[in-house]
Amino acid sequence: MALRFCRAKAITPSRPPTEKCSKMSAMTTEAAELVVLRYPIGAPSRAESFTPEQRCEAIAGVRQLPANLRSAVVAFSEDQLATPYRPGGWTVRQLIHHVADSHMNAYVRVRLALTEDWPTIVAYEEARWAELEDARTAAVSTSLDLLQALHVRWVQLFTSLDEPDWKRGYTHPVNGRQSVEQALMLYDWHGRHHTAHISQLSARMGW
Ligand code: NI
Repeated sequence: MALRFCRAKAITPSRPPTEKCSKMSAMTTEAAELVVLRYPIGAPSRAESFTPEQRCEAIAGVRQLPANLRSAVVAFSEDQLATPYRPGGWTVRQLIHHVADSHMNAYVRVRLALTEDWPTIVAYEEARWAELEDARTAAVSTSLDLLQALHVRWVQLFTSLDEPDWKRGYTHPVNGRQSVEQALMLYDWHGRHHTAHISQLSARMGW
């Protein structure tokens, strides 16, 4: 069933975290800056369930991610793509390949959840994936093109779901049970999270 909210709802830009961490005041400035570098839009929601409006907003974010990511790096040189997004972090190139790797895994997990009864999915070592030769060297256009096509399929799948579908899910061997709607919210956040890493780097470097 197509959700009519999807067409009416405007895309909301990335939201800054609204809750202040009580531990923040005790942190050194350097540690607090590192948190901002790592989590520029805050942490993902841990809610158990979501409204149709929240889901539609997230679907809009999933739809928009490939274009947002592409425009974030469209003018980047090879040197800029080889720059870590934060000290000790992945390069921009690794980061883009990571988003493609992550979302391919997530797309498969959602399809498994919709076709099996709470399957236990296979976790993957994302840090090791990011160190494989192709993840360190391949042209970013390969993963940007891949994400563009993948997200068309993913959005078409998400917009076809009815209420019981959103409550299906999978079991992650480490993180436990995750419903399809929780996966949607997590991966909308994940796309915006990594896009913010790149725009934050650009702003910091004056690019
Ligand atoms: Ni990630």
